[in-house]
Amino acid sequence: MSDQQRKPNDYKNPLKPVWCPGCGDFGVVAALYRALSQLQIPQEKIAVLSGIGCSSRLPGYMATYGFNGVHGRALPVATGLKASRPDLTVIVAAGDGDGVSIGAGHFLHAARRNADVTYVMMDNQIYGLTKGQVAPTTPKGDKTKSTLYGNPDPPVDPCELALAAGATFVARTFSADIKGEVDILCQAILHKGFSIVDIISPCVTFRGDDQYDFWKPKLRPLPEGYVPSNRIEALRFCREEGVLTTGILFKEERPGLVEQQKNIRRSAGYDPAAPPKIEELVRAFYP
Ligand SMILES: Cc1ncc(C[n+]2csc(CCOP(=O)(O)OP(=O)(O)O)c2C)c(N)n1
Ligand code: SF4
Ligand SMILES: [Mg+2]
Repeated sequence: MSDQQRKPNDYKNPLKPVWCPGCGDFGVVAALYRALSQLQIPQEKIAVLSGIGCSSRLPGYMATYGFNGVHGRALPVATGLKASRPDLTVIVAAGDGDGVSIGAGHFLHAARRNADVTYVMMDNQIYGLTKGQVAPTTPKGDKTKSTLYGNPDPPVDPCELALAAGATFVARTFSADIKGEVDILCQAILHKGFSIVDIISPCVTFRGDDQYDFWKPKLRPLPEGYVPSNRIEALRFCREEGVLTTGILFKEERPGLVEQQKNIRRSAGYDPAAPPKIEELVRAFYP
């Protein structure tokens, strides 16, 4: 396929999504098709990986390589894939439960190690697939299927967590704002290192069918002229009461995992043109 021919629909799998009508995840996958088409990345050079959740169905709707793993564990697989195939664009589709609850450890360490993957978090502040239990992102006081008297715990902000862990690209957007999403996804994919895009993606079934009206007044773009180069300043925008700031909160250049590994190989005298034979390596350990 020649370069100019990749249209958004060329990234689309014929499988029909099983998401509920009105689910925010439709907006996320549509924005991803457009972003990949805008970047003209060949389908065979892309891998989309996920764990478990409504959001984690996303790789099934892509005409790219895909992998649907276990709950919260997509990042280690993605990191390994990127390390062995640095030529691939590696994207992880995750839920807020998947990434901030059971997979939180992987999230922190992928951010800290600056693994060269794009982490697309479809954040509906609930466990959607398992029918509406409280998530670590659910606001304090909210009634869910598992917090009938109101959630007693304060929520975690995925952007704040990523910033604290050392992520080098941190952004937030809204699933219904396709234009904003495409722009941020393109920049996140092009970023060398770990990029997270926290996409507020309404669950209309378990968070209420007024989700879009609920979110719109709360989402506030970063101020005009904001320069996303100060981690502390970015953290301040995560701490605003009653507001969710959208846009690229933070961005910095730091050697990614793939580059670091190259440096280590170089220091160890590894020559990719003449890799050591496996027998020699075994003999080095078991003479
Ligand atoms: C090890 C393990 N624990 C629990 C589950 C049950 N489970 C499946 S999806 C899910 C949460 C999904 O929430 P989230 O990641 O936010 O995705 P969403 O469905 O909201 O998109 C849970 C608890 C599981 N599949 N595997
Ligand atoms: S349950 Fe919620 S998150 Fe899952 S498909 Fe339906 S609307 Fe989307
Ligand atoms: Mg969720």
